Amino acid sequence: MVVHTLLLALGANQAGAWGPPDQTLARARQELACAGVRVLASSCLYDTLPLGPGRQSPYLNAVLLCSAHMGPAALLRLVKRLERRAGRRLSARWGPRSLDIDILDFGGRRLGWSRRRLERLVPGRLILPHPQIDRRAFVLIPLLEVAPQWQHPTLCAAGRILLARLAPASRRGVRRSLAFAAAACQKQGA
Ligand code: A4P
Ligand code: MG
Repeated sequence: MVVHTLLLALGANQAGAWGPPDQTLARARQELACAGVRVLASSCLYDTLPLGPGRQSPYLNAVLLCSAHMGPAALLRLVKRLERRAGRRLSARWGPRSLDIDILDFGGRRLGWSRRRLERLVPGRLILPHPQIDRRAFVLIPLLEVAPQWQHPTLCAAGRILLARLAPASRRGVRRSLAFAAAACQKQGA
């Protein structure tokens, strides 16, 4: 069976059925592994300034480099199921959420991607690569941590070039999470 390499973005800025965002992201990783998605590398957790309407809490973001036997449609069904189980409810576009899992890249495949990619995503209709990657420092910074040589499959540019093109202010809004740093220190001291 074919093994696919993929990149998944995790984000949360609300507590849900799996607890606060740090616990939710850790649980999402476990659940993915139980469902057959092998996590090859995991970025640090990042505290990031929210992009979206109204006043929202900061997000916790991370990116996973994975491999899996399933195809893109099955993977989309899996991540949507996990979002629901983590307590995600329908909300405004870019509104607060207890778990968001985006499929950033699925083995370099191109699916439904067009220059009109700023349109709202249609539920159930997968777009690959994810249409917003190159506009988001909170995606590119953790992505480059797990895949430093990554090339955008449709823009044909290196991820580090896309990141350098973003406004410095958006890069400054992405910081390694102190919660993560504390946990790493505890592990070292143990
Ligand atoms: N869909 C199509 N392509 C994909 C893909 N590659 N990966 C469809 C995942 N889903 C994809 O997605 C709506 C529909 O898109 C899905 O049903 C799926 O069939 P959604 O995640 O349910 O909807 P949404 O989140 O309201 O919209 P959108 O455009 O996906 O938002 P994003 O891009 O997920 O952004 N600020 C910070 N700091 N950090 C964040 O993580 N996230 C968002 C949400 C806003 N602001 C943020 C963050
Ligand atoms: Mg999403």
